[in-house]
Parts: sequence; structure tokens; C-alpha cells
Amino acid sequence: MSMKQTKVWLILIIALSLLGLASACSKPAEEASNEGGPATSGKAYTAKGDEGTITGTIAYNGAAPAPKKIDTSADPVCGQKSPNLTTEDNVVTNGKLGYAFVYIKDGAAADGTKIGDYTFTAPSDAVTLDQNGCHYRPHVLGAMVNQKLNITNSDPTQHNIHFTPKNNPDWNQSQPNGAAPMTHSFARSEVLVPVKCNQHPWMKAYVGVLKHPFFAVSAEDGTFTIKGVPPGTYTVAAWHEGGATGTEKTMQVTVAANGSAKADFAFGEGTTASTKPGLEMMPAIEVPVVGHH
Ligand SMILES: [Cu+2]
Repeated sequence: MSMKQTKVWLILIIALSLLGLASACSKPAEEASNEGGPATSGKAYTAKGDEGTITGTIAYNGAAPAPKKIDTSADPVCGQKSPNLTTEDNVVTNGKLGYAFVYIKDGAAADGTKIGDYTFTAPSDAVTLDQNGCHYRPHVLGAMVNQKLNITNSDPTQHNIHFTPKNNPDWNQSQPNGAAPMTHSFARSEVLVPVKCNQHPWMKAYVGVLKHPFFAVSAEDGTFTIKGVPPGTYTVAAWHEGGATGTEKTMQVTVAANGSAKADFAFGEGTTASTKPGLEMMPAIEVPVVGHH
């Protein structure tokens, strides 16, 4: 083989192995699921008028860990405005759990189209996350991918809002007292994005971000309603914070045309997580909260 031929062969071999590497490294196609993917692919869903609802109640069995009083002495403004601030990770009233995030996790409409294969347009109305009394209001909220999140500071002190997502970029902004509202949005779905305040370490909130509008947060009496659901069979998930990543439970429901399906969940004593927990980090372990006074 001449020098020139060897060179050609070498270049060919290098080019071929690079090609092989490139295909091995390229990411697998985006799965048509509700979590993780961008909101672009799929066919637009148009309401047919036969949509139904999913309603339910979130129970908390047994004695829930009592809310703990928060020591806000690090910022006198907080102590003055919210002298009786307590933790909100277990808001239980008469055995019913508030601030559980409920959503359609998977499933398909009656015609077989997977819910993740549809695209839904985010509402033009923003959802608001208010920093008020040195805690977030609401404590848990839902938003669609690319829906505007309005962040307000209603306190006479500075806050620092810090989203710590896994599927979306980190976002960390100071908001002095009297500052104009800020807006943010998430380009990818994520259940759920933790929110914290770098100024007041006790401040915690969670934002559930989905590609579709089928989610709700349980009210103080544990109830929730998800409206406008295309008839079909779905996996509904309920997430409750606690431990490192929270606990998620799922169940199957079928929504008939113009029908209403029930999805009642229970957390607490004698219940086990039925699937991977939210935030997709830890095995499904319920971590007991200890040390309440
Ligand atoms: Cu703060």
C-alpha cells in the first residue's frame, strides 16, 4: 500500500468510527409521555363538547404530623407580619389533606390517542405565586408548560425566589420589597419543581408543570376537580410532599363521554406508594416525619 492509500484508508476508518460514535451518543427520541418532553410535537387537541371531569378527595389516615411553628427571628419583618407562621407540608383538616397535586400522568383518549400525543395551548392567563407574610401563597400550584407564572412580593422585605428544577434551567432572582412582579415560565414538564427563598430558608413551595391542563391541587377539605377531560382511560396520580421527594400514588380511571370519574386517594397510616414518587429521584419510601413538638 502506498503512503497515499494508507492515508485514505485511515481517514475512512476515522470517519466511520466517528459516525458510529455520533449515533450511539445521540439522544433517544423524545417519549410521548406527560413528563420531561417539550410541548411541541403531537396533534392539537380540539374540544368536542363531550369532555368529562375527574373528582375526588384526598384523605390522610391516622394522626398527621402536627404543623411546626417556624422561627422567623432571622428577619424581624417576617416575625412582625406573620408571628404564627407554621409549616405547610401536612395540612390536614378532619382527616383530609390539602395541597396534594393531582394530575393525569398517562393514559389515552377513547380513540386510542395517548394523552401525551396531544398538544394543548397554555392559557394566556398567568398563575400567581405570591410571597406574602414570608411564605408562598399558594404552597402548591400547577401551571402548563410555557404558561406565565406571575411572581409577586407582597411583603415589606426582600425575597429571593429560587426554582430548583431538574428538567428545566435553574432560576434564581432577588425581589426587593416594592419591586414589580416578575414573570417566569417552564419550557418542559416537571412534577414538581421545588421553590425556595434564599433569604428565608423556611419558605417552600412546589409547582407542577404539565403539557396538558389536567391537574388540580386539593383544597383544605381534600377535594379536587379536574375539568375538560377527553373521554378515555387514564392513570391519575396524586402527589404529596414529604421526605426527599414526596410520595406519589396512582390509580386508573375511565372517564365516559360527558361523565364524571372518581379518584379518591389516601396518604398516611397504612397506605403505601403505588408507583415511583414525584421528582423521580428516590425509591417509593414514605419517610415518617419525626421530632414535632
Ligand atoms: Cu423570602
